[in-house]
Amino acid sequence: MTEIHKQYIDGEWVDGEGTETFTSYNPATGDQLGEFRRATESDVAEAIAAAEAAFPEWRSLSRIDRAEYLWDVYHELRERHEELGEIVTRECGKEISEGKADVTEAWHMVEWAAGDARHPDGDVVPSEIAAKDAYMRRKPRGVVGCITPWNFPVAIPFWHMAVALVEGNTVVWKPAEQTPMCGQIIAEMMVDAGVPDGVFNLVQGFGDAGARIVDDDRVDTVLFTGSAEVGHEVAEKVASHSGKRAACEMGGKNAVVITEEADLDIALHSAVMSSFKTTGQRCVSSERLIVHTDIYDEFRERFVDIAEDVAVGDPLDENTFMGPLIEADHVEKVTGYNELAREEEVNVLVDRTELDGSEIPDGHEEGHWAGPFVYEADPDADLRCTSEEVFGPHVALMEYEGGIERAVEIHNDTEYGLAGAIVSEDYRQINYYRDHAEVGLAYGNLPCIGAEVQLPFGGVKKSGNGYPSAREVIEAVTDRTAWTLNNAKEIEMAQGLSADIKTRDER
Ligand code: UN1
Repeated sequence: MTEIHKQYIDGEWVDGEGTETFTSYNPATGDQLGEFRRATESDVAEAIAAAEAAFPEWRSLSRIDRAEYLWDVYHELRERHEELGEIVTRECGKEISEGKADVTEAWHMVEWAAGDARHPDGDVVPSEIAAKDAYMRRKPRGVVGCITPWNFPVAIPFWHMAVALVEGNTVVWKPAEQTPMCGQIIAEMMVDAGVPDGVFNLVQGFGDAGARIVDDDRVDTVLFTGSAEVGHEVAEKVASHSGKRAACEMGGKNAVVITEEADLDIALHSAVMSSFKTTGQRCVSSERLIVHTDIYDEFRERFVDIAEDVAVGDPLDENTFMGPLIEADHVEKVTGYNELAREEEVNVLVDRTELDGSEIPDGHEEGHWAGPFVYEADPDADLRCTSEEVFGPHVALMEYEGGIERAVEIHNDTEYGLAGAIVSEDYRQINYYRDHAEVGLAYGNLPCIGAEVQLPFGGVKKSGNGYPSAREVIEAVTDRTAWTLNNAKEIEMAQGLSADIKTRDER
């Protein structure tokens, strides 16, 4: 009989009250990877209760002691790099170098959070009064609910959880329903590391389980990375609970600007990586390439050649550039947007929506395939295909005339503001872009993917209200307290406020 994986609540592997199960599939082959019990709302409530009960003891440990547990996880991530990288690739379909990079990014985040435990965790602040000591100190908020996406199934959970735990919070985590096996393995690592009962809890489920995390008053902070649609709902719901906080990192309609004197090799490399890496399924992927008219024709020709040739196929094969899409519904969504682009009368240059049968390797017929779709669009036209996030290898070339101001105007003509890049040899144009691009992550002469954990990560406009990476997560999972101590025998007040208590007699 196949094993049915469980929830991890209060230090125990439990079935939970639900009887329903769900399956994890390899998106490249359709093979089943595992069977999971689907958490119900009351399982989630139980996990929250466990996290709440474990909080007082966990927060009473020193930051350094809490980090010790995470160092064990760090070593396990490193030791099992190859094996875990393959599991990531099997479960979410990213090509193998990306599967491994996901694990690397995870240990980078753990390293950052656990290493930070020995660094200052507040500020010493001056006071107007010589005898007063003034500080900013942090307190953990309590229970942190983490809702993470499938496309970085190991890295993003650690973006959320590593800092939350080191800062003294307890965690209830719901991984994406597409990547529960990665969730299971991370939970096993927490168990191996001896994380105390109730401090870390795993619930495997769908949107209803996530909604319970968002709705429950005992959850103090929600960290969410995923679609804008769900993220805005999360932010709205959380705002209606007083004192609750949400940090949401969502999608984008990101762009790469390529100016007239750009190095064309760098421009092409940046454009291909930005648009097609992870089969376009990164929140930072680019779906718009804004190219100066002087080099437009040459860029278009060379970009089209690469898009026609780029290797789509078995993600475990090191010579593959693009793996499958995550699931059948997503193929339908991406295909729908490709069709929509045609209906919106753009000029289609490459259409590999349906791969040529010979491209699909044996044993991969059940995979969720869709290759590059490239088209030309007028930057002034009001089109849905160039405005809405597709989350796939669907990319528009947009030709511009004039200076960098015009390119940035097109770049910023979106409701989103997550990531973007400029390719240029002119530092004035680069600096203009740096200062005016409405994004949280901007790159020069690079792709617009590839953030590192020690940098802020997150967007502006519709792309998010939080920065779920390293230092910025600290803000989401702690409260700052102003702590002031008087060392004198009398009370003296700031701002010249009188501290004399005046009595009726003295008047
Ligand atoms: C995401 O796409 O959801 O910057 C996160 C990058 C990665 C993180 C992407 N380090 O591409």
